[in-house]
Amino acid sequence: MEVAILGIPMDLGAGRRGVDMGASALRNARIKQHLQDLGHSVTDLGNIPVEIADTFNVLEQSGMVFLDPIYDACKRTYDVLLDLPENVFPICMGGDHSVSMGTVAGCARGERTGLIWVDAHTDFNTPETSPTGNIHGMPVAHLCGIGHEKLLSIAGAWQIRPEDIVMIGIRSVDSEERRLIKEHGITVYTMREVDMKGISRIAEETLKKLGHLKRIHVSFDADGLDPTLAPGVGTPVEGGLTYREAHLLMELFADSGKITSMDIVEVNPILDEKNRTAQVMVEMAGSLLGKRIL
Ligand code: B3U
Ligand code: MN
Ligand code: MN
Repeated sequence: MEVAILGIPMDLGAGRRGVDMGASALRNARIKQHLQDLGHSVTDLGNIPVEIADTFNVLEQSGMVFLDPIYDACKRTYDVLLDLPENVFPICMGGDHSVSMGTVAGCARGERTGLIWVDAHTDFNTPETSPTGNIHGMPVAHLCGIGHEKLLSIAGAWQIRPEDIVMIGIRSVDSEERRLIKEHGITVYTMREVDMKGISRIAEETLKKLGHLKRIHVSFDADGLDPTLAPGVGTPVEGGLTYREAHLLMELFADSGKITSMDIVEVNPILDEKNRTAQVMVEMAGSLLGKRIL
């Protein structure tokens, strides 16, 4: 397969600094070589230019922190992805999860697209419901067309349909956010469902729900994993996906042949232990792109 990797070194959407170095950490963990060893042809497209937090005086606008520079970076990301040839599988390396307003829309190329959101959080806040003002807690709402008009304009008229979203690994939802998730009928597999059903059944149900779509994007937030496995994240939550659950999930998605693009986000090397979190996320990408034991 033709794979393109793209860095979006952005920490403006997160409450803690350092996640802008996530793309470097993934390159340091040899993401390109790992995917090439699986037989893929890999091109590194470099990084999208992103503003530096310290250069801004005005931080908060309309209940959001760093609205303007986040819009700019997401728009640039969207434009670059939109220009990629049809047959290329993009892997977008954050950066905090606000980058996904650009990545998911760009990878969709204007078409109806399924979205698999692997995360501890549902990231479905709006500027009105957010307890923090951090935009990395808001990307899914904006992809569905709910939120601030500036961020809604990133992808023009394109939106994701709430029924085309499946979330997995969820264990931290704010109270107003919970109401929005229910109101929009988003399919959510919390860790309770992972424990009760098992991850293979969840993978099967997810593919049954989204398999008819031409494109499916996997947006993988490193904090979806258990913090003992992935400590390098800004908002760790106990009780996440194990190494084996996460790999099996990626392997089953790979077997389907339906996944067309991926994000790896929220890897924060400042909070990590010897780049373990980046290494495990590189392995996740490998499993999603067809790595087999035998
Ligand atoms: N729901 C909280 C916390 C949060 C969301 N995503 C992350 N943290 N990584 C918020 O700020 O919206
Ligand atoms: Mn997230
Ligand atoms: Mn998260």
